Amino acid sequence: MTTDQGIGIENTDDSLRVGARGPTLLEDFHFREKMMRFDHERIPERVVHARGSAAHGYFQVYESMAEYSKARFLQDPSVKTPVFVRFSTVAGSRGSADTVRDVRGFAVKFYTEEGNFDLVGNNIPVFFIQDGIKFPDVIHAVKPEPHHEMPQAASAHDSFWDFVSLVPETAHMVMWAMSDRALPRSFRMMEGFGVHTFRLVNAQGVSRFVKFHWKPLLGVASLVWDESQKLAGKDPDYHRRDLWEAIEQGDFPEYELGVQIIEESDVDKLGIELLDPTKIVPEELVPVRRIGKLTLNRNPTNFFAETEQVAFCVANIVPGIDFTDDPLMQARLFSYLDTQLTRLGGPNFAEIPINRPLAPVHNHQQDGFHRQTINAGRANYHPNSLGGGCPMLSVGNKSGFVHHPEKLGGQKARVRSESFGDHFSQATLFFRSLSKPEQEHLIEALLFELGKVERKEIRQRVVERILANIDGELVTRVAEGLGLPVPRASVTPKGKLEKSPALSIENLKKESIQTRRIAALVADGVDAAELASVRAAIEKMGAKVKVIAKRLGTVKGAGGQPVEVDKSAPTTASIEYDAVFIPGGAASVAALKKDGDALHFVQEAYRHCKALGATKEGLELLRAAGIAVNAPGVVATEAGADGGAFISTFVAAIAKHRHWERADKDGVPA
Ligand code: HDE
Repeated sequence: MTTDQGIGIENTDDSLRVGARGPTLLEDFHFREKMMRFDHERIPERVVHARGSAAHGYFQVYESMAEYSKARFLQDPSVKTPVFVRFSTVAGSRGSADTVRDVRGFAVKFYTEEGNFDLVGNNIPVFFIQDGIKFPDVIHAVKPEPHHEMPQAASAHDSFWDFVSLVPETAHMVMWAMSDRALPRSFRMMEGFGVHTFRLVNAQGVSRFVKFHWKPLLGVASLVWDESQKLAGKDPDYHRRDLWEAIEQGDFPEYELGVQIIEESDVDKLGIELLDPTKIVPEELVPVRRIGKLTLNRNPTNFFAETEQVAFCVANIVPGIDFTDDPLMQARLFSYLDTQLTRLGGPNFAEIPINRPLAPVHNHQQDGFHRQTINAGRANYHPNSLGGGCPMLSVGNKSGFVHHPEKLGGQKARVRSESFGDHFSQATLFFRSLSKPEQEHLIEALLFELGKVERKEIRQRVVERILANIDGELVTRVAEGLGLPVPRASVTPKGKLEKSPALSIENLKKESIQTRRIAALVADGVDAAELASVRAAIEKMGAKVKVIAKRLGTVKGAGGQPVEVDKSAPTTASIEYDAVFIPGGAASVAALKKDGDALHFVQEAYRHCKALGATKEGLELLRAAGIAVNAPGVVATEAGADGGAFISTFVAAIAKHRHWERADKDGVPA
């Protein structure tokens, strides 16, 4: 151990003092340095997206994209481009819970040979507002209210809904934010979107519009609201832990990069304003082509140095990709660089290791707080002869960034194009594309959120001015649920599609149980052989089984053999698992039936529509919990698992993720 000056430290537990009980000496340079460093450990948190979790990995393109883009990292399938990816919530502060209802950030820094490209996206493909000048307004409205700093990490309060009710362009994004998309099961199971329309530019200078997508290879899955709220208390780090553990266990999260490419000449035919970030281009109109894969395979070494200090910026771009005139994107080009000046304490944040490009940096930038580079020589200006003209412009080798020479003309004015005027048709498309259970969840979310709004006139305005323009059933159910008069719906869907199946999570599931967590409830007397065989079969398919008993240590199997316990009941809960298995064993099940925690565990899992499996006496625990053994997603067999269809049926039930069709779930308490 040394001081910051490299001087060896022989004792760091006692300060330097006069006599064993006397005062501390100012001379104690080690104490002063240690305390000074501690006193200054905090930096301002991000003004939005403060809570995040990140991982390292790499990106590989499947085949050369030279036809569309000259970006070097999109040319050669054998090249692995290093990446750093940070996932985040938006509204909560750094210490808030992971599972709140919120948009998730999905920011990717590609360290390409040509410099850093940052694709700073979200898990929702649209945004609340159309022009970045309104960003401070929407964020002030959604963040805790200024007089009492409440609520934390939540949108269910007056100022947010006041803003929504007065700004109809929020309608589409509000539908997404109230849907299951805002409650991801895991960062590994959510989509990502670049949101804005970008350009791809090839070596011939031909530009095409592009929308970027990230498609998780594990499919898309969400939590339910009750579960999310409980998780926020039981494990506020639920998503962070999930990401960390998956990578530690070698279950590397993977996402395919998708592109929707639109020829400039096809824009009119498409009939969608591509510069309006409250609009998607439905995948049914322009298919998403999957062009490469992102793999996250290494956890950060130090949270602060990497996850906290990473500085993403929409303006970090490489030749072959370019911006558009989307007014939200244009504002972002300024904001990120600007906010990082304060957050990272000066203009040299690109020199922090996590932000450094792998590409060499040569320019005349100099000085400023925390400068690391030692510029050599006399010539710190361009053009110069004293430095031999160095650094040379990137002209000869064609690697210099040349902005796409878009032709522009017009009058200077504060205006919004009429083509940005349709606020509701895609909100309608989104709602109508959801499955019935997803629609139910969305309606329940609105009843929760608006139910928390104190001012009646705000609730009423949201219903009358926003929801009534989206869908008749939606507005009726929400108005009735809030005890408000039902306004007349006035819905005029304009798009080419009635529905876009790609918008429904139900269509984005993967028939796999890879990386799912299954709880096995046991007590002394458990049928250990049965547990072991079911566990082996399930784990062979990539899921993880955790054995849960009242206490840590071991329980006695029916034949006397010890069974290792992974988690003690007080330290865990059903909400941390995707499914539950109850093996037989008369004494084990008899004990569980008398155990309130065990009954609650299965009832709660049932209510959250998770798969439940039981063999032999295990069925008795379900019955004691008031659960019908033939309910959807309940896989129960009086016989053992061996030789029967139990395993395959149980695995299929887990792969479905949730069994929304359980009509009687309200009859089971939790
Ligand atoms: Fe951001 N956003 N944003 N944003 N954003 C920030 O930059 C901003 C928007 C997104 O993990 C800030 O370094 C404006 C859309 C992510 O470090 C800030 C506007 C999308 C992250 C900022 C938007 C995003 C941020 C705060 C509207 C999805 C976290 C700290 C014009 C495409 C990145 C920081 C990370 C962070 C500004 C809208 C994604 C203040 C002005 C749309 C994922 O600069």
